[in-house]
Amino acid sequence: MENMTSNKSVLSWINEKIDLVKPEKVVWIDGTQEQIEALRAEACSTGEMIKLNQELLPDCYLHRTAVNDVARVEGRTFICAPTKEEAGPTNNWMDPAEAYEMLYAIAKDSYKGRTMYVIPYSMGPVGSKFSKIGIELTDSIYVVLNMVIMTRVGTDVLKALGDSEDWVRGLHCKCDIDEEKRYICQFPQDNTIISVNSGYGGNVLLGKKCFALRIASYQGKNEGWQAEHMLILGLQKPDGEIRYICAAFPSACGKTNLAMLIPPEGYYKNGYRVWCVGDDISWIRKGEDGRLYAINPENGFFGVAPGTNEKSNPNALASTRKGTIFTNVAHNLDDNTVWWEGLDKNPPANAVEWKGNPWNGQESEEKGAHPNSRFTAPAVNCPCISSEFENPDGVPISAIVFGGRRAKLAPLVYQSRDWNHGVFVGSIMASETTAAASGAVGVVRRDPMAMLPFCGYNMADYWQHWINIGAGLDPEKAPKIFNVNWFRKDDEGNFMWPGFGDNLRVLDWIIDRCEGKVEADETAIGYVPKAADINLEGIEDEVSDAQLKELLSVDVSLWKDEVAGIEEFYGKFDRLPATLKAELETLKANIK
Ligand code: GTP
Ligand code: SPV
Ligand code: MN
Repeated sequence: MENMTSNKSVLSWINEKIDLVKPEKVVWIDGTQEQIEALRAEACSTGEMIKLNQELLPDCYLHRTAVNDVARVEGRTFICAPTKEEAGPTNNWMDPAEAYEMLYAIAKDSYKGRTMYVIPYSMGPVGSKFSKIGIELTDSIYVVLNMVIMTRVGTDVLKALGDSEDWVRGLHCKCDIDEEKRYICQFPQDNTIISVNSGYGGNVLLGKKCFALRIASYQGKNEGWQAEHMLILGLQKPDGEIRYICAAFPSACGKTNLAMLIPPEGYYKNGYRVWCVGDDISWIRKGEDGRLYAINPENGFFGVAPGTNEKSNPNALASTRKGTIFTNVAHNLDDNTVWWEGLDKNPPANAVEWKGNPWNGQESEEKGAHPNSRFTAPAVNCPCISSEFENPDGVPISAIVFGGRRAKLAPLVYQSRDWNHGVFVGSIMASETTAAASGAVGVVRRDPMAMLPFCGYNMADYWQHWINIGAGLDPEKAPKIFNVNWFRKDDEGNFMWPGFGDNLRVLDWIIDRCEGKVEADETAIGYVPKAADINLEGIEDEVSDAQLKELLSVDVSLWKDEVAGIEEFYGKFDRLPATLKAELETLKANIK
């Protein structure tokens, strides 16, 4: 096959990698329908993918990963900066020279008898000033077909790149999917990613977490912008105007759900709408008018399947009805469709579960779908996709929202006093772990800005970068910063807030605060809503006045314990910004 570019830096890098992995042939991905169809057919012929019912789910496919390869592996993810200090205390670090040597030994000859696919892709609309280009080499058709959905792939990407050397190098080798030799390595100084021995999403779709967060966060620090683990939504109010909100929640903590929210009935009737710009990643930079603007660098959704249903997230479900790849869900053999826990109350009786074993959905203790099973769906499928999705200039941000899963402590919502206090609020985020990464689930851990697994450099420098960004903004134009918690539980372990569509009630308060339309109570941790300002119309049966009060309460004795935890966490950082140290002192004084 002919090369799709004459860019010397691209060709020489690819040739080096061909010498290393020794593919039988090389195929450049141009993203044409014809090529995609041929790859789908080939993947089905080898069993790598299963073609689903084309009447009910046109152009949809099912894939099962290896049983030992179902989530991101944070323990095997490395930031290979020149020094350990540059990676910081929250990242695994490996010396770049040692890492290359080890990875090349694993990758050597690993494409023998296989095809190398060359995927040129753009993160962000091709040609936008926000956008960045990457090239991923992979020996997996599954990766190619996912990247075609998740990013902009094809010849126009290489045209936009021209002769530039500014592109991110990505090498993925499936090898033997050996857990012991699985490594996800980022080399921020070299714009390079190497991923070996995995076939799972976040480990191998290199445009996503590896590039758009780990490498891009480092690029952003050097170039004066930000790469964040944030959804972007547009909230349309009855006046027809749309305000944009970016929100950072850790993995499997509700970004996709919030980004596609359908307002409660009363709000909907009054003209409230939510438009989805992005569900996972934001690239943010200052616009000419002095406000912050965000784009979603992705082109699709790699969403959590379990729990997605007609009630919880009809827009996500609708997005998966065509052109979607399902990974590790149950296969309904009766009608050749898919099923997962929480889709409906009728598990298929004649099915295959995510590991590939027969499953009747009734008697088994086993789940049909893995808790981190996913759908890869084109963004254009989403009924509430924003008209600004392709806008190369992004959307202006009114509010930044942090949040996590906290059964106790964190109130439903509170607002920071100013930008720097908001950075502090983001830096002390903590959340219960989920199935999105391998390891224990439900353990509270610090996850600053939901970036703990994704920050490509020293987290203390990342916080300083946040402070610097704020210092460059007119406070009047800077987004206001909030924290939310949809996951507070009562003593019986029940969620105290209905969540999902009803989260709009909180977003509405947030926008009112941004526009100075509503008062708030100042507490030790920031501004908390007056109970009367959270509209409970339609959910009075679910949330009593007493319960709302409890949801909005700030328990000073619990915050004292929290401060001890924050101090311990901050103690890891030699380069902790003085601003954050001062914010912590303020919090301590406030809860005395
Ligand atoms: P990643 O794709 O891993 O980054 O996850 P995400 O942040 O997009 O999370 P997602 O929206 O997929 O939600 C993950 C899980 O949280 C699903 O099981 C949802 O059902 C559940 N969830 C989302 N929003 C809410 C909410 O408001 N309340 C409750 N109780 N659960 C929610
Ligand atoms: C996450 O874990 O935050 C995800 C899924 O969005 S993955 O692409 O696997 O990282
Ligand atoms: Mn995510």
